[in-house]
Amino acid sequence: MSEEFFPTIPKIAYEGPKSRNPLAFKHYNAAELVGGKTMREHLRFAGAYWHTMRNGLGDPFGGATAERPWDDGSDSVENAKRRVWAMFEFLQKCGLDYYCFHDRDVAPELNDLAASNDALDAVAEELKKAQQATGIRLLWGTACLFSHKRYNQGAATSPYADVFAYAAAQVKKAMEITHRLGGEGYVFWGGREGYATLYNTDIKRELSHLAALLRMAVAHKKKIGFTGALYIEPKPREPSTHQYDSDTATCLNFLREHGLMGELKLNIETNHATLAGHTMMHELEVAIAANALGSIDANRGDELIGWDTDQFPTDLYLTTQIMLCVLRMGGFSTGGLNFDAKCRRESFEPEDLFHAHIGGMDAFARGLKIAHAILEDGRLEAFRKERYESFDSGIGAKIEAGEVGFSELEAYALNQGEPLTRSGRQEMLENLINEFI
Ligand code: XLS
Ligand code: NI
Ligand code: NI
Repeated sequence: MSEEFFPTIPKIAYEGPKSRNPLAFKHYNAAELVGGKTMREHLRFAGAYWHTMRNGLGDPFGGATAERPWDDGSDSVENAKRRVWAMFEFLQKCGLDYYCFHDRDVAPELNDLAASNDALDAVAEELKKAQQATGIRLLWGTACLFSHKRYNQGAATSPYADVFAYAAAQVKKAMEITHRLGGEGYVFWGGREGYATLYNTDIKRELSHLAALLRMAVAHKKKIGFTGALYIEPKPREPSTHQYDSDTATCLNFLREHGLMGELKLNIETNHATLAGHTMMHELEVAIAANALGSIDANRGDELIGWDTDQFPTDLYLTTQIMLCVLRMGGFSTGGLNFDAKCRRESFEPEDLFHAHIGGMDAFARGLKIAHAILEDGRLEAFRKERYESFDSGIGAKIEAGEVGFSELEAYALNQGEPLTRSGRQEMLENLINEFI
């Protein structure tokens, strides 16, 4: 890296909670051990290419504001290659060990598929050099199947077979590039896999097409020897009125119905959870219960604005809840915490990218330490376990083992009288969590 893209920003260092330096970590200390693993091993932070390098920060009422001096705004491969080094300088200075991209974030979409593929190959070589120079790795890749006009009515769920074919070709290439770069995962986010109106939509047919594309992806993964994980990313709407991958439970049902359970896991995003009317913890717990939590898109929404605002996570309750789930699961394997988040439109200077990520990383470092302390303390886990103890022996154990049916339970209930219950102690447990925050 000869040219410097963020000349006024040093490598962000850990300075501890007393530091007043805004360009320092107060809590994220990569090498610090938390329960036998370093923070960087637990958290596996990734930067998102699309937000960091490609998002001009426009909103529905106004255009781009972001100042990105290294970017000449052209669709040239040269510009794309220069951007690679800007991204990697950013990742390195911020201490982000991973990155994620869409094919069209890193390389331009040109006049035809062959030309776009060539451009992607050329930029992938540059990415490979940057990975080798920095040790930064690819958490996951994906294909952008929602921006181009051809995908106006979906990609795999488009009513046009030629569009399906184009999408399949694009996914094939993006998977191969992800594999070439040693990616640990590959994401399917169905940006326009849904509908705008049911008057023109055959849901059954569209869902079977979506499943067909995913089956082809599973087959191609095996064919090329890609050992990373495949993930579906749920989101209920936006840009479609209704997206088929609405939430975790819907995705799990879809995978089961089409025989894909076990082949794909989920990449769960906070702002998508809240758009679906769930908490992030709900989405994570539902996925974990099905052994299907793969990775996390770390961000948050805004309580007052109704859309996917993709803000950086700073809420300690949120990061604590997420890390409680991740630790209970036993940690990430192929997944990590990808900051699928962007600065506010008002925060248009390059320096803001650093403040944003530092805040997100510090918030997760605290969430990790707090969640670890809660688990070590053991009272929360003990309460939860004890709450179900009537299923550990006696009639409960027989129910769980499938040894009794209605007749036995009727006889038992007739003999037992009115069942006793105990308080759920929600307030006490909320107070317990606050002891640690
Ligand atoms: C958009 C999604 C997208 C995916 C990757 O809302 O979060 O950024 O993570 O296609
Ligand atoms: Ni996302
Ligand atoms: Ni999103």
